Amino acid sequence: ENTPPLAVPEHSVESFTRSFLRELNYGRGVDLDRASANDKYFALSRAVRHYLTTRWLETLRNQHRDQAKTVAYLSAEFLLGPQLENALLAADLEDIARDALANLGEDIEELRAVEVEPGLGNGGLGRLAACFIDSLATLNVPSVGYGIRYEYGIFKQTFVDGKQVEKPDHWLHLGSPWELPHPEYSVPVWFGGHTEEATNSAEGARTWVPSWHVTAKPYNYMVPGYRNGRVNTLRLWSARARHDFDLREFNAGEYTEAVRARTFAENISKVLYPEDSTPQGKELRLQQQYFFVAASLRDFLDHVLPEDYDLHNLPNRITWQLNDTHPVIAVPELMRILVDEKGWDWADAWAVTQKVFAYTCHTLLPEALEVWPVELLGRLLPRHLEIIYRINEEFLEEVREAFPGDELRVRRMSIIAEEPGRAVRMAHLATVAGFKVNGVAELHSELLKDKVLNDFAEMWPDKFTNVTNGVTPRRFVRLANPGLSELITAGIGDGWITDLEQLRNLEPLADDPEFRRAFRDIKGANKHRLAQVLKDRDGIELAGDGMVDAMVKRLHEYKRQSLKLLHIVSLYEGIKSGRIPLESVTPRTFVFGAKAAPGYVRAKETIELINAIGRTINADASLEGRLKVAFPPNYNVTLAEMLIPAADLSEQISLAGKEASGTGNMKFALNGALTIGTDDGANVEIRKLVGDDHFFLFGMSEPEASDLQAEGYDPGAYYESDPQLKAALNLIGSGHFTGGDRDGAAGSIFASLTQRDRFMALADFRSYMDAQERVESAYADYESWSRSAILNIARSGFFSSDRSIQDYLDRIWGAKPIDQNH
Ligand code: DL6
Repeated sequence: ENTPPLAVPEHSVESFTRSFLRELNYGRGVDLDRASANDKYFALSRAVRHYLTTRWLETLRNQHRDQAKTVAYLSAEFLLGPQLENALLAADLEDIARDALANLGEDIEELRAVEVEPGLGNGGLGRLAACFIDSLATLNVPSVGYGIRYEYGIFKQTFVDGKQVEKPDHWLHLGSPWELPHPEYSVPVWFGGHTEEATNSAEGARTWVPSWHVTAKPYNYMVPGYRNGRVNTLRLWSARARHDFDLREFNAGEYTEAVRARTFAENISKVLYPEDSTPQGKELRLQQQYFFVAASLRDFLDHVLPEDYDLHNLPNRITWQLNDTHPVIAVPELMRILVDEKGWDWADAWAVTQKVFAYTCHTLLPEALEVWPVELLGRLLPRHLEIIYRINEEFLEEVREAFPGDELRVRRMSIIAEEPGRAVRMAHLATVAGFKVNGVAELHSELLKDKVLNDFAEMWPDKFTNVTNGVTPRRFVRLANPGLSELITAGIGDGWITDLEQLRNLEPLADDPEFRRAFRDIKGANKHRLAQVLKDRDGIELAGDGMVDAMVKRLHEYKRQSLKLLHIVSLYEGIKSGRIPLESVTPRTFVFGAKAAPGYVRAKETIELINAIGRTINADASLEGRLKVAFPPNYNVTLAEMLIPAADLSEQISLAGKEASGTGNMKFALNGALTIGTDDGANVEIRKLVGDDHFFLFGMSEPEASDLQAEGYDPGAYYESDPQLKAALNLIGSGHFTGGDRDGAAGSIFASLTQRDRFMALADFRSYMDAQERVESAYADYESWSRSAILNIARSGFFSSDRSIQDYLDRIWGAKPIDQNH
């Protein structure tokens, strides 16, 4: 307490220049003349870090002093995106750093390009976690993010002959200036072994005798709030072998064996599972999950709480927010600590445990709900399995009491599934243990209650709530779209950056022709910026000054990239057959961005088909460049920040009832793209807010889709009855785009759509085509289109992650923001 941290360095070009040069000389051991781009990027990042570090230390001191209620966001993924730009923004150093470097003859943009973004997430779920920690810091909420420091993030996607080929993403190969290792706070994490009679006398206790362990080493990352003096912490764990080598084996000449054991342990944090919405029932994945939650619980209990803390007060001190089921093994872990280690009776421990966890569900696909085979869980974590059994036993008693005689219900609700093999249903465990369960958009939360977790909602209606997702306006408007940000600020002031509902004040400006012209100029400049980047990066050409129509998201059948292809092919077929006059077609670039899980064959075939169709269309001179398909590989946060601000049209075309929320849909609307979409996920809320006149709705509603499925859906009937649909599908099936090959991707997708079509693309085709016609005629009046675009921006303030976090505070956490400067 007697040694306050150093003062924040002065906000001036001179002071920043000194910091930069000092870091270059002392931190990197080079002078400016000999420095590599990486040296300069490091020195720049470290110089920026200086400005935030004092705030960080203050935040930590206050946290320690106040012992305020804390939110711990437990997430297997944090898809952070580039760090430097965000730190420059938060520290209010953008101009100072640019000028300081320019004075030294350096271009800050070139140095920014050196950064490799930490791709520690798959898609929406991981990016949401990153937006949430940004908002937690900006809203002054005492909080910490806990996750895994994967050595390899989401794979780097390349295309070879149009096929996806994955390359490892060794994002750390040049080091990262943003992380601070703290080996002294390492904790052991144990696995395997067996259980024995307890050494303490607590009711329900056993002793776990594990057989192996790894060391979890924490790396801290700063999470700066937006210019509010708070810098929170993200703590990511890295797995290390306990000793460098097992010396006994090493001495006996068993060098390879000793190294193998080390590699085995370190594999735990080696690589992010490149899955999205399909679970991976792999042992290593369960190891990862237990590894990070065990370390995080230990860290909080041993290092954040004071030594003599009475854990009965834990619910006043923390909420562990479980980001999907990935961290749910934390529940039996806390029970184990309280009962076996602290010697509490089971009932006391359960009473506290039930008050500290809350669970967010992010899916509606039954196949995406994680289950762990009992055999695997019991082998890896035998004590945890026993604890889960007992939780289940008591829970099922409760169910029997509430619904006497309803054994079918008991079977449905059990945490343990009996078929096809005995397995632990992690979503059930989370729902039983969590004091709140939330979905991520209104429709999703309703469907959770009515369908996926219906039995639980009937038993505990008050447990269920909704928090609609949001995105951080700092990254996805202010940083990604500087032109638009300036225009907004010139119109309504800069309060929107932390209070996004203020965008409402833009509404009258939508009727101001000057403002609309300025908006269009910015959109045009953003398109040029995108065109330049795609040309330099991938040699891709866009369609002149035409519409940018974007579908960027993970490749999954339920998201229906195939429906988008049917639209493109139908348009192409119409032009080629003379049905559609070329001059009547709006010049348009269809931009795709999508990674497919490496083992998801249909998704990879769809990528191949997009590329094949793109090749054919892009090379067809008779189209006079009016239609283009652009599929830049390796869509990531960096590319998203470039692409979203340039888009006119946002494709959100999942089958209703399948996309939990979506967050890309929000980013596009906030950047003035109009949505063509189904009534699914957060699209429903976007449409309600922006108004039907400024949104292109199509397709079946969720109840219509479920009814059709229940009646027995026959895609063949749609194929036979709609000549344009048939022509488009036949063109694909004929091998027209695949060099005559009808057997590979084209044949497979043709067959799957015409025979099964699990996500009913054919049923929604006609309605989608009609909506696309409405898009064409609306775009023809670009003046009125830009009015709609501005209204989309003005009415989308609700989709700030600041609002989501406020909803979590009000509906779930009960934590209070604490002003850093109090
Ligand atoms: O909540 C974030 C994001 C939603 O916006 C998407 O709609 C949803 O698909 C995604 N869910 C997953 C599911 N993974 N699991 N389980 O990534 O979450």
